[in-house]
Amino acid sequence: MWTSSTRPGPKPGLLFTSVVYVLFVLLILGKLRLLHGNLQLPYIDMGAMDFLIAAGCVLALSFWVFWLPFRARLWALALLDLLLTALIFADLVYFRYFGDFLTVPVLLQAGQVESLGGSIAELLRWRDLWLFADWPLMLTAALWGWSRRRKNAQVLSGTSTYSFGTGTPSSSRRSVRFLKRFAAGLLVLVIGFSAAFFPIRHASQTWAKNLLENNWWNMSMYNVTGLLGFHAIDAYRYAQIAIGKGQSLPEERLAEIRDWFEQHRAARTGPAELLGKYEGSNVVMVQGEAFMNFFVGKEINGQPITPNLDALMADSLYFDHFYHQTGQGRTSDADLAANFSLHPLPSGSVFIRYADNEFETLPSILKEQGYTANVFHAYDGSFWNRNRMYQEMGYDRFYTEKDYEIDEPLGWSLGDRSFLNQSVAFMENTPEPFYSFLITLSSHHPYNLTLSEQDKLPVGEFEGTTFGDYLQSVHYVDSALGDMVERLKSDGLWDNTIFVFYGDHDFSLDEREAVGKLLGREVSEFEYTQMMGQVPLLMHLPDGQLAGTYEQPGGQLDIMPTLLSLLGVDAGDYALMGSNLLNDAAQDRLVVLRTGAFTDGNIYYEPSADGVFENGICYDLATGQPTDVEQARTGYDEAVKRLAISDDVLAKDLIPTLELKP
Ligand code: GP9
Ligand code: MN
Repeated sequence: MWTSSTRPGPKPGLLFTSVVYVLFVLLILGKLRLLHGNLQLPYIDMGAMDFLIAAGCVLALSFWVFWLPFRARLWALALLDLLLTALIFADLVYFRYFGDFLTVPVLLQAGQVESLGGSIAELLRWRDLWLFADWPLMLTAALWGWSRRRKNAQVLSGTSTYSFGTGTPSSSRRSVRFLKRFAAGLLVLVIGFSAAFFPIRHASQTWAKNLLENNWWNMSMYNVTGLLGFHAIDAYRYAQIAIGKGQSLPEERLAEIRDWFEQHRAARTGPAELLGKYEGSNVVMVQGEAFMNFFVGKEINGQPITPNLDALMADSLYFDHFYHQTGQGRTSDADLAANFSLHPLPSGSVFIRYADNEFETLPSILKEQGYTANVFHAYDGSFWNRNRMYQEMGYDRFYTEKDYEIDEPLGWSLGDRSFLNQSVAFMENTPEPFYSFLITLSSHHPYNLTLSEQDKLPVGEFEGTTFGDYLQSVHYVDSALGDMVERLKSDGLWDNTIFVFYGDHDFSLDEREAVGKLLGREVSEFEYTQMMGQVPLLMHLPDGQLAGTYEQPGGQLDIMPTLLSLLGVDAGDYALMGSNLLNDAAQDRLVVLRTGAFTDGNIYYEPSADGVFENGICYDLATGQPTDVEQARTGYDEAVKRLAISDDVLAKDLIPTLELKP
């Protein structure tokens, strides 16, 4: 007969586990909500769908605990709670500093985390303790479960006063119990996976198209996937790229790539008489947001739109058939083109996808020459993964919005006038020679800046339209650039500085009619395509030499070889895809765009959407009319070759392998 002192307690089974499990899921959801509240991300809410996805992720991560024996089950839950809490906490602290989440590459190359260094203590808040408030509870549950089970085990094995009579439970009862546990775990996995996967897939097919490839900011990924989904996708992406890199190229392909770089050595080096002509000069390079070429040197209602650039042109090199070569990585692609001389990817941004490659960049090469290299952008440092990328690129310092006094709020951030002015102030205290790369922001879409009366441009019929706003914004940027040049002159830096300005990409507007009105003539569709493709490039040399308008085509990839050679570093020795812009006009002027479009200065080839060469259009640049497509055949083959080489260099991390130095 049973007595209360000898009877084993009710066997703690599935029901008990389920209760603790639900508690565990709720606790993790609560912590994710707590983290979200701390991030204070404008426009990003944590709604019902986000909770569903988060719960799905927790389930998919922890379903296997049901397959464990009871004692291990509670311990596993406690351990999972511990690990997930640690992850959430680490993300929270990292976010407070970098405005970003931890990723696999960041964790593997701890430099960025290390740079938190002494400031970690300042990133902690007392309220963060809430994240750990459940640990005693989970630990108690695990300990209690352990002791319960031990008691039962003792009873069952006869070390207690109770004897089971017929012995241990029959093996069939054990298998039924195991099957139940197995089914429960499987069910949790299916529910969890469905709750997370289907909403994310739906988003990536609708409002967050190509989520995996086009991700420009980890926060935008987080907005769709939540924190756990973000980490899962980040790990998947890392593995995918690592596997791709691990599969080495056949020797013949590698030889083909090396040959291409060897054959183009002279095109990169440029004219011998200019090699090293400006050795030791500073370089100040400004990349202008959405700054196109069609309005440069033009007037509206009798007023010049870009009076400062117009004035600067008098003693600068102005390239007026200069193409941006960007893809989906927009601003980051222009940065890549100018500072790495590589083509962007067919999808996504190199800054996000290949940040842990080994590169030779304009800042890293100049640093080897004794330069100080700094980069300036008054915005969130995590955008386009810049915090990480700029460290990899070898910059000494990245000045982000945190380094600026926001004394002229405008558009997305600090107005360019103050941004450029404060940046020059930083440069005045930088050891020479220096390379400074600056990225402006005021002329970013949607262009509707609240400008002071003196900064306004009377845009007449375009008043109140987006096109009018755009003209206003670039006029303001021009004026900010003018002030910057004045300051560089008055502080004595100008005469020892190569000053470069170029636009990053087009303005993402379809405004053919308005552009026609501005120019006072009809603009053909082809001409408009050209305008959308072209940005200005201005280069002022310290002695004002070589000034003039250069009509031969060029592109952003050509900036780096040109600058390196002027500074006395033979660009031929590096795996750069661009050419020297100062080559004589007949030599290798092929400018290849990511779409597969290209120009050699005589023709412009526009590929067709189906990718069939013959279906593309070849324009004669002299007439602007379509001509025999066969004229584009050789250029097309070379364009395709170049894009494939650049893609391989990135996907297989080839820069350290190529070794072009004699
Ligand atoms: C923000 C800026 C965004 O840092 O780079 O520009 P975008 O890439 O959208 O043109
Ligand atoms: Mn941009």
